[in-house]
Amino acid sequence: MYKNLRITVVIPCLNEEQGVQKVLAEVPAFVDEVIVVDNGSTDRSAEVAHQMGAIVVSELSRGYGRAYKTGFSRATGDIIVTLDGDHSYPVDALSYLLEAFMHCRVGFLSASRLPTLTDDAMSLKHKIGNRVLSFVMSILFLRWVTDSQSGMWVFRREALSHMKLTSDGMAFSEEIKIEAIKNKKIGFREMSINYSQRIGEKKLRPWRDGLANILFLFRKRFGL
Ligand SMILES: Nc1nc2c(ncn2[C@@H]2O[C@H](COP(=O)(O)OP(=O)(O)O)[C@@H](O)[C@H]2O)c(=O)[nH]1
Ligand SMILES: [Mg+2]
Repeated sequence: MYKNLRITVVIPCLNEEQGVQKVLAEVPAFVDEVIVVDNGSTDRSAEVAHQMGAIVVSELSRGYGRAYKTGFSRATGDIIVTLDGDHSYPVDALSYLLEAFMHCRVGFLSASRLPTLTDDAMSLKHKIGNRVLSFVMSILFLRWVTDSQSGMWVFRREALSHMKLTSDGMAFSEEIKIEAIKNKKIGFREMSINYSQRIGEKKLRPWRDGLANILFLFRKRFGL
């Protein structure tokens, strides 16, 4: 519990046995429930997550968005916090983000990686890609967003009932922010966090996912 609110952490996980162990070891004691959504990892991710006390949910259909939707449907907390299983997002910033979330009085807070990014945390290609995607989303949805691809969010679970989440892939990250931005009942903010180099192999395919995410933005904006 954090200030009388039940906290659920949801982590999508595809072959992250080293990263997920480190992430779970650092989850603060006030977190009530940790859900790791395993997408058929072929390494020991599921076993490690289970041993570390997480609820392991197995989702057989692949996809980052698919994994999140399944994880959210199992969450029972008042507040959901998300992060990757690769130890790139700061687990130790959870209380800072929850304080900011309550202070801002919004329904959805996104942790932004780009304003304080160090050189070693992200390749130049990814930095450019993330900035282009964030810029296109800002123009299309008339709201300045510094990091449309961030995977660390804090939101009221109840906000999900006001969202229409269609993406099963990497575009889920931008879609959930768009849904929060569009819905005045939810309210959207960003806060800076320190992002670091991931542990293990990247699952993102930069060109393919980047292009798919751009096309998704146009389809979502113009209802195609
Ligand atoms: N469950 C699940 N997790 C995925 C899938 N693809 C990626 N992930 C996880 O989602 C997170 C984000 O992927 P990552 O490669 O770190 O992408 P990036 O952070 O955008 O560069 C990581 O924790 C991955 O293990 C998937 O198809 N299913
Ligand atoms: Mg990652």
